[in-house]
Amino acid sequence: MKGIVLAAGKGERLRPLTDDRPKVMLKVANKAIIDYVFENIYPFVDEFIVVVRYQKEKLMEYLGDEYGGKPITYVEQVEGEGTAKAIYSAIEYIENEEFLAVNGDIYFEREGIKTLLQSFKKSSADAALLVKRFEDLSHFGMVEVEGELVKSIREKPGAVSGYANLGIYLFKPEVFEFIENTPQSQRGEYEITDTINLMIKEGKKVTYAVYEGYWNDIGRPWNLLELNEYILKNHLQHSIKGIVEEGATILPPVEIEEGTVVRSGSYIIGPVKIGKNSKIGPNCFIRPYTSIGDKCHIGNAVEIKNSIIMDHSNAPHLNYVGDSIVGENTNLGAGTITANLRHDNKTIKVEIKGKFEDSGRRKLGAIIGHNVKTGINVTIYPGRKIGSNSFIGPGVIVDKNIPPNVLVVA
Ligand code: TTP
Repeated sequence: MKGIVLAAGKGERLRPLTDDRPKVMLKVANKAIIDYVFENIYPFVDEFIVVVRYQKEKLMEYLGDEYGGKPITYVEQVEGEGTAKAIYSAIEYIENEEFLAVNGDIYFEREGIKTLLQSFKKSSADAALLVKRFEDLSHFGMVEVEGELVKSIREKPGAVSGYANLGIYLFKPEVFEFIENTPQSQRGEYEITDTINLMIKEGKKVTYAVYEGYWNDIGRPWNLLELNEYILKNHLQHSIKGIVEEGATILPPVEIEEGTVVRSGSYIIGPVKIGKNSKIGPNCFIRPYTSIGDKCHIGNAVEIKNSIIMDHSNAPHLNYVGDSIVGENTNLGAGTITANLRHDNKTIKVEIKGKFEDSGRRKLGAIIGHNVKTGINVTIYPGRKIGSNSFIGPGVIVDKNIPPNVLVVA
């Protein structure tokens, strides 16, 4: 069976982290989101078809032409927006067999695909999708069911409970005819959920399988922190491959990869993951649910908690980084501090595509892009974003979002 992985989206809600790369390449717990997708569909497919468009060269270079000995074929989504158009792009690679189609920006576990295939096999349905029960479907598509069959999928029905559509589908090649007849949605996209509704209207049978495991749709920056926490809490093995100097304290589970040195006086409380060739300490404090990538430098008198620090980034002197995401190749000047809590204790709102969205989190720090430099004593307010390639001069108080490629001085 072939597995189509949809990875052509622009990831606008994840700016500035997607300023220069597809969102599926963002690393959570030091591994790209798409690698988790590949890992979990691997046993069920014999070929991966990846639908690309935005920043496609970067993704193709990153993934290469095979994964675990199984070939990867790339197709470009040339025409139109939306998941239906993305799936349609792969038409010439699908022959008579059924195939799996999976959003490339979600996290799920293998069990989900197994249950989906089992439900499909024992049914006589024409398509199948995976669902999970949520108490609040405000952000999801709601799958209405009757017995073994799906009745309809309704986009974002509000704060009601029910089954959410997880973005994991099994189709037969006949789906392409229905995609051809799918109208554009109100937001100007061709949505696979509309295609499924059309199939049902025309008498096709669509079944579903209920998934009980963890799932996350990486749409907004704080979803990365949620997923990071989940992976570190549930999938981290204590393993020290680097060098830990005498006088450093490591409370398991902590994973430290080859070439990393943890200097004396550092205090690390797991779950924490640190990549290869990083320099940690002396005298820093790394608290639970922190992922630090390869070739990073976390220096003296630095405290980091519940954060993602991507490869080649530094917090070298006197920094506090809490509930934050720091992109690749970014340097925080001495004394750069992220604030992660409002004094009125309200949940933190973040501007996403021009509108303020409530993250639902009482604690959320900064979202800093790639190749950013901050000067000494920069203060960043909760939930603020700094665009990639920007330079924030000494003493600046970042109380508004900063676009990419700018110089900001106090
Ligand atoms: P979305 O998260 O709906 O879209 P996006 O990735 O462009 O992000 P944003 O809305 O923040 O700009 O996409 C869901 C999945 O479908 C994701 O894996 C990307 C993929 N996709 C495509 O492959 N082609 C498309 O045209 C769209 C809209 C999405």
